[in-house]
Amino acid sequence: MDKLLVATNNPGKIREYRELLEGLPETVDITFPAQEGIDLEVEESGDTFAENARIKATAYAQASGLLTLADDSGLEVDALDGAPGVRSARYAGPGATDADRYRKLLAELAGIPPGQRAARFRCVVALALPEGPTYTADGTCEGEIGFTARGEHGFGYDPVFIVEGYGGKTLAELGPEEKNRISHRARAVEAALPTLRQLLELGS
Ligand code: ITT
Repeated sequence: MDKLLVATNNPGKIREYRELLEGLPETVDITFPAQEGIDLEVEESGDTFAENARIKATAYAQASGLLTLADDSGLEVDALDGAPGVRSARYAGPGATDADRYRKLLAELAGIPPGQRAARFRCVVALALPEGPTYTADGTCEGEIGFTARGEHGFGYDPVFIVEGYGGKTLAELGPEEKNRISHRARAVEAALPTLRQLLELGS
């Protein structure tokens, strides 16, 4: 296998995967659904990030005939019993923007004081071959939800997510390189890398 389909249509994730997978040899052709002319509606019917990541990776691997990487990710807020969780993309309904979603989150947390706003991003990366089986690896990034949106980088809920250990900065205030060193997605990719290299027959 020398071609890897990264099965996401989220432009923020696409940017991050281009960088996160830069360490693979140039012989590996990294491609995305639009580039392959693949337009799939995959119903994310699972209750966990792992289930949904497997569903996406398997659907795209079967549609493309390619080794496929997909992720399911989202934000878990303790004060909301883990919401929005696997529903992070759908939190503010269909057609909502990133800003609609994080504004809804800030509104839900309006009465919650500092110190009780702990949250984490989770990402499960799934790797699938067209004929199966799938493999998953996960990563987390701990922090808390701020009171206002800050920063221009990243995507999604990054402007309201204050990263633990970074002087009160939100993920959107860290540059892409720094986010890609510490993010849930970076950690999941790092954990998946040995298996990915095996599946690409790159040796270890
Ligand atoms: P694909 O399924 O095409 O990959 P998606 O956006 O629907 O794109 P998910 O179902 O995994 O992906 O939803 C994840 C949502 O969680 C995403 O839309 C963001 O709102 C949020 N999210 C995930 N990772 C994030 C990150 O690194 N920074 C900010 N928000 C993130």
